[in-house]
Amino acid sequence: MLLVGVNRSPYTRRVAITLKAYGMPFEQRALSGFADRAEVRTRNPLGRIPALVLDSGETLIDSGAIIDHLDETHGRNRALTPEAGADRRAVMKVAATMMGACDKALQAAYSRNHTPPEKQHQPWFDDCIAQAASALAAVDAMVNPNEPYLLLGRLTQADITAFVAERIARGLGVDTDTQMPKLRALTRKLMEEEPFRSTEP
Ligand SMILES: N[C@@H](CCC(=O)N[C@@H](CS)C(=O)NCC(=O)O)C(=O)O
Repeated sequence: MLLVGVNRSPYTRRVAITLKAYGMPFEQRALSGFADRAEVRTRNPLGRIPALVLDSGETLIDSGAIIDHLDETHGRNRALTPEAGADRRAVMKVAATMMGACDKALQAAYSRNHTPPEKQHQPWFDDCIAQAASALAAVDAMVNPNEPYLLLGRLTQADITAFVAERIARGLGVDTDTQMPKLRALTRKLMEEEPFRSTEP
């Protein structure tokens, strides 16, 4: 399999961590959604990363759809998102919250990086960051420091999505050490695990 995208992208890194957690071998083509637009569009007409090229030649796009396929291949009964019921709903809710936080953090980054200085609107940047921070604070409140993971006593997509969302928010200036200390402690712990450590950009 070929993963297309840079691990600076929280969506790409989420897929890379999942592939490693499942022990699935893959190669990676580190393309950026902006710097490598033309080549990215040959993989995904929308021009976004990640894309995953399967050994059959079929290409999947969007981290959620890619991970759904990886869960199916790995076996739904031992996937990082539980198969059904309350456990599945709980993991999917955190994952949706954290992917939304990534969306808002990136909107803030895009407004800063792709708008001429005289057209930048600080209140919009601040509002995007505040939404991302509010979502992270909600997940921080769920962390039980006596448990190794966020939910179910095992690694799930809740941890992976919280990890990538905390990372991007911190990079944009959110002081997660003081504002989300329990979540920050969890991400430090996760960094000791190979799938997280080895995907650090
Ligand atoms: N919902 C998508 C979001 C993917 C996404 O927005 N990727 C960014 C990189 S972090 C990108 O390629 N942006 C380029 C663009 O939107 O033009 C997913 O989960 O994969």
